[in-house]
Amino acid sequence: ALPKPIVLSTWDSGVTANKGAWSVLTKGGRAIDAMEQAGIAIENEQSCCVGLGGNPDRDGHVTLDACIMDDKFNCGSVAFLERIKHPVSVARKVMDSTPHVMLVGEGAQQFALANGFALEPDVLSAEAQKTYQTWLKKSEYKPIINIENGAGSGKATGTRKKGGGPYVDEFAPNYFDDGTPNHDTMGTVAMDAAGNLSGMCTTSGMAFKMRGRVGDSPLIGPGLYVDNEVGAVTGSGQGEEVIRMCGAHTIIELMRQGLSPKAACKQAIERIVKRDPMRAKDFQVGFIAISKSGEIGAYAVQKGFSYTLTTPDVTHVVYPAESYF
Ligand code: SD4
Repeated sequence: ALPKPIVLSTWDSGVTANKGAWSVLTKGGRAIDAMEQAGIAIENEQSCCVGLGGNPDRDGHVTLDACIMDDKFNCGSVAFLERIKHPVSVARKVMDSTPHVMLVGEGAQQFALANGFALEPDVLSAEAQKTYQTWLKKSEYKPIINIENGAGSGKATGTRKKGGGPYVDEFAPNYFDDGTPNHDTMGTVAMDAAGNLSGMCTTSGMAFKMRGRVGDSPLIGPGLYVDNEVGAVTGSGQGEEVIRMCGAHTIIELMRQGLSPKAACKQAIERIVKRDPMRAKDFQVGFIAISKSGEIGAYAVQKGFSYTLTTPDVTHVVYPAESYF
């Protein structure tokens, strides 16, 4: 088992999320509070796939999905949320102060505004504007596998230092040449010093999706699941494929039956591929999991998935994660 606390995030941009989480965990804070900070940290960074800088839907609007879950099955979620900077915090607010689990669209925005969140301008980031203009020429919806990997420079970033707290010690393929990070959906799970588990997931969803489309990321069950007796699981990739197999919850149940986090992630991925192995060549799904005993695991459909692990000893970017193809 790994030494506690443990934070595990999707992709190498998980370095940012883990840093956010670590600021809470290192002070003996709760995993649930660390998860909100992980979400905030990544939503603050301009990227293709998380927060207001993300790629828009096919009508040109950025719509955000996020959810969060603690060690007592408390959970909150927002989907199809527009013009709010921190969907993860709105999800937390839904969890903490409403009788509901999920708010969507206009109602979610109304709730956010009533709770002091600011209404941000309805504009695309310069990068998203460029990508959208190019996309409009063909207007063809086609999921891109590991969207950020193609843009990566392949150069390692960050420096290695001992003594706890996040640092990057491996190949970080997903940073642009100028050093700015490029992200996919951020899913983070953690175990705090007390041994309690929590998780969160935040995304702008698949680029150029139909207006109103919601993926797995804000869904408690497919995109994120935490059972404090068993483990915590989240993932990234083609949401429709994850929803069909109820990805994260399936992995929790496999772990409950005794599978290791990696074996459970692998079996869920195999189930996703088996449905249509030919089609599976064209999409990516990657899962990450922590078990109650402090083991971690990950597995993906395609090569190119990566994840970031932070413990008191090390922040370790693992690339590529093991995969089916
Ligand atoms: C979605 N799961 O909206 C998200 C997208 C994603 O890496 O994870 N991209 O389906």
